[in-house]
Amino acid sequence: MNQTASAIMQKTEELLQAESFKTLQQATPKELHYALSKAVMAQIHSRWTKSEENHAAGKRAYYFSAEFLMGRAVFNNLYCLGVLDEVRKALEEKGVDLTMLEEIEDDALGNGGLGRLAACFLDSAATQNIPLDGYGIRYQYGLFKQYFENGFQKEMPDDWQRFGDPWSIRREEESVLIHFARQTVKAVPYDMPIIGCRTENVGTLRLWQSEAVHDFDLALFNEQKYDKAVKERNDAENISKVLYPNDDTNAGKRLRLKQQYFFSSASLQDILRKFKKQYGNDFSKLPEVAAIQLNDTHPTVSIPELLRLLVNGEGVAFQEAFEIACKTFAYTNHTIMPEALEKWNVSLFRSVIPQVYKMVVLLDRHLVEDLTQRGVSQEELAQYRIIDGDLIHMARMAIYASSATNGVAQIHTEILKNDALKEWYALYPERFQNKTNGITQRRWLGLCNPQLSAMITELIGDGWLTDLEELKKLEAYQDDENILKRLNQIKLENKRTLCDYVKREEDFALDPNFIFDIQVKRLHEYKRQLLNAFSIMDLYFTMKEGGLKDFTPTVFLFGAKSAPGYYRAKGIIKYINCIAELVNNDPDVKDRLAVKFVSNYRVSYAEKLIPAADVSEQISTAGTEASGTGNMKFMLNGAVTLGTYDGANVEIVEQAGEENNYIFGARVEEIAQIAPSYDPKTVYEQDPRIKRVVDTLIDGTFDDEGTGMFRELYTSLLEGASWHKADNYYLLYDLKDYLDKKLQVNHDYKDSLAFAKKRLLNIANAGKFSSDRTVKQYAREIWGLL
Ligand code: NBG
Repeated sequence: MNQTASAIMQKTEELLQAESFKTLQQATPKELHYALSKAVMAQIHSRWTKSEENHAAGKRAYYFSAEFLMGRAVFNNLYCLGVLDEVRKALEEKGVDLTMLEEIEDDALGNGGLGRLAACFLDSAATQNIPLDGYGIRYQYGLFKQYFENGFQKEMPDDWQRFGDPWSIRREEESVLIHFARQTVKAVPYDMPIIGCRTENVGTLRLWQSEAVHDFDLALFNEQKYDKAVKERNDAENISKVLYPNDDTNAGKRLRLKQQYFFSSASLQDILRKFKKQYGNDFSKLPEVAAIQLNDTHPTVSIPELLRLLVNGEGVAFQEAFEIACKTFAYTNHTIMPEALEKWNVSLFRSVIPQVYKMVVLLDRHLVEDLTQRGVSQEELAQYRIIDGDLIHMARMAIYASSATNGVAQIHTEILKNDALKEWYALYPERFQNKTNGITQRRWLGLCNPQLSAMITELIGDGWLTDLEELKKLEAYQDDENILKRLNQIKLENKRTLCDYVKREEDFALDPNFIFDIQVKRLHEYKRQLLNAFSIMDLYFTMKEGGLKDFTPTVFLFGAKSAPGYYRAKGIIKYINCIAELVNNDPDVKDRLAVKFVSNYRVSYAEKLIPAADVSEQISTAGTEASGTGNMKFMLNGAVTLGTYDGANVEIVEQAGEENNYIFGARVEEIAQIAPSYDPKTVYEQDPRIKRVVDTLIDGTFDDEGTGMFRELYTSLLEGASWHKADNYYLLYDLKDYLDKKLQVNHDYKDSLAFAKKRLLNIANAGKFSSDRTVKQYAREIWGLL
């Protein structure tokens, strides 16, 4: 056993002894988790301190994000320290099975891709020795837990600290005060280590918890006014109580604004405190030593807050403060869904943070003068105004007062430049950049797919762990029958592992000999889970008519949470669960077709699903998915993509070859062209297959239990609604092509070696999609670090 592993083992036993009076064998998962995690913390303590000193020594970057979807920490941290296998073995020798820690909750302080991207970036920066640290909110409750009742989604609170939080260090002494119009709270930082792989570097994720300045009012309590006595405390704690379960939508809520201001102000105060200690009061130096990346518009209130702190707090002139802000901040846009572009009502904003509103007014005035000088006419000005009527436009603020605006995949950035933000691109072309997303290969290959990792390492060495481009060397094996067979064998074993997991979690039996066709992501109309559902119904009907005799048995797996108030998304979940019920119980088809919607899809579930996938469903309407990152995880684990020409799918097939993937459907230009005259009703009436599947929403095939959800879905497709045109995501337009491609994959799968070659070529060409590459690009091209 190496030294680190044995030190960790020894410390774990000591801690168990001291804290729980137990031996390893007696420990519960919670106790073992606590002791083992604390043992790792003790192990990394000195390098963490040293890393903070290193980060402070030169220019550094900060990632401001309302979400960090970290997942479960313990396995990943052992893995990155390079001791996972050794610790597992050492425990095994003592009769303890490390997998019992799979009971430990995920850190689910994020909704989906945006939060998971933040987590991957921290991991990559730590590994690549880039001085990047995260700032966010320590929500008491993360993303809700999902379960199904009669096929309907239900939500439960996610008490992620149920088993404690050994990975955080509370830093009471670095607390700061946050002032709202009628409330002052204390922001208390909790630091989590981000352990780099094959480096001594350890990054920091600092999450702020909101607490009362005064614990409770003893006098009121003594007067038996109990509610009043604890009111201040409850009001304060509510700010970091719960993560908003919205994905791609703007929660126009007072509390949401408070959350945003809370962590933005706390983080900036923290940064300025460190700055002053080190460099004194010459704030013009700030951009030389700090870069702040705004993850979407959620932390954009940081811009006027920095102005306020500098102007009111430090006596810096507004113009100078503005220039400092421009050089310090950069903004990433993660979606063009209009409902996600945050706008705050002026009166709301003013009533919550009046002192910051003053800075917004000055900023808006500055913009007007600036643009007028640049020759922008009065009429044109309106589209740029930060304060536009009674709305404050956060994206406009973020673009105006920053050095860079970036999209998250090539096609997305092009859409920003030519469409969504074209007026801004016209003004500041030099500010627009692309940074195609990435994923960390530590968690999404090394940790989640040990067998594939081992084979890769055997073939090309283990350099891929910190340099994913190394995978290219696998191309040499594309015609090696032995390797291709092993690849298929590993896939089969991963499917077996998933089957066991699904059996345990859901009491549902899957057959590992089926094709595993998987769509996992948030539930949203634009992601078109409903299109997938329709295609399954078409397969079902064709089989019932006696067709598809040589169809390779396939299970269609879904995993997705819907925002609790998103009625249509919830209807789609119910619909898919109805399909599962029908198909799985029909003796005519069930040996060829199965459908399962797994419940409570989350990071740790993804770690089981992705290594087992044969087909990765990435079927958003072209032009709607900014990038996607699940698509990259599937590719890296040897699935082929069945997808549209959208987001990072475009770059995936550019890398791995269209011939090794299955691309279908209208492209952005085609959609733009047909949009004005598109009539889904004609498609529906002219194609009996399409009509047949769409009609299952209303013809009594399924029962939505009187909710009217299915009819509403039907109407949205054929009639539209007050806020959108009929079938605004072009499901019926793309359905035919999708069906054809789906059958093509099914057919191609039969030639198992040819299919394995596609797997291999996808893996070999996944190098570009490491978040190591992405973060290095940010560091070089935006933060001025490398
Ligand atoms: C999401 C996009 C994804 C993208 C991730 C990370 C939001 C607002 N956007 O396509 O929908 O991969 O961000 O960039 O959650």
